[in-house]
Amino acid sequence: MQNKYVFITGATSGIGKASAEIFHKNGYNLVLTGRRKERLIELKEKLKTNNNSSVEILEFDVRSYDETEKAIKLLSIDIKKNISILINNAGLAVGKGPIDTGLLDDWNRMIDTNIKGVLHVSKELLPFMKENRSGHIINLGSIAGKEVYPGGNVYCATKHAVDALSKAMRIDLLPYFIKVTNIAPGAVETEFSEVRFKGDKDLASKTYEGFSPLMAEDIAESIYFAASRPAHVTINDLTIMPTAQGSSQNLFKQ
Ligand code: NDP
Ligand code: 8X3
Repeated sequence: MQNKYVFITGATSGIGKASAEIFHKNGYNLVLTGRRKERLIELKEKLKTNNNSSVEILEFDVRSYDETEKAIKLLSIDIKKNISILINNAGLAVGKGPIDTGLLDDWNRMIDTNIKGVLHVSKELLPFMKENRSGHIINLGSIAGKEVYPGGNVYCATKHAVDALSKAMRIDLLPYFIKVTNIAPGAVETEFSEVRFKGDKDLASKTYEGFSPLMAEDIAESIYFAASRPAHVTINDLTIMPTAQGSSQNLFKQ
């Protein structure tokens, strides 16, 4: 993809990492971001051996606007001008329980990462897309942004916010020909549940027992599909579920 760059937040794991791999395979240059620098370096090394596309890495926390701004300033103007796709993927759930037992710190982590993170990164990159009068923002929503389920409260609220922001961005950015796609997956087996259950690997693996969950690559392929439509076509929204999952609460386990 010559000089085109894809900027991916949360590329150190799961859906973000799988997206980095598929875009790289298809010749795109990448800007990969996340907090775990050693994983970014490892992924860059792995991808470097495959083809000649460029891979830049930026270590920052999307919760902090200052960190986001400083990190993106490190990119050359030439790269920033050539970012044609932004994948706002960094996100997490922390805890799962009734609202009255929720912890303030968990709520802040989810709200600051899932909502403010999308805003912080988009704010920094939008001026370049506007100038180009083209671009594509792909936000990772969730089935939790379409429905709510017991114990999902604040996580569901943040993903409903992402859903709303995707719709709002699409309208506001119409004059600049910038596409906005909301991706809403059901259960995907990544590090998501390990993070949600605060490192409890047993509880995390139970989430995916008895059915075939989506894999990160399934979502990365859908993201790539949305990103590779012709200029006049926008995929607004994709809800992607494991075949065994009818809704957030309806899982057919065997
Ligand atoms: P993972 O836990 O495997 O990956 C999450 C990524 O987000 C990591 O790369 C992590 O990087 C990054 N991240 C988290 N917090 C921050 C932060 N404060 N600053 C920068 N990066 C951060 O989960 P998934 O791949 O499953 O999740 C990706 C997205 O998909 C999320 O938005 C999630 O809500 C959404 N989603 C996931 C589903 C699932 O079932 N797995 C279903 C529906 C949506 P690092 O820790 O290095 O910073
Ligand atoms: C992750 C999917 O159903 O655990 O967004 O909320 S779910």
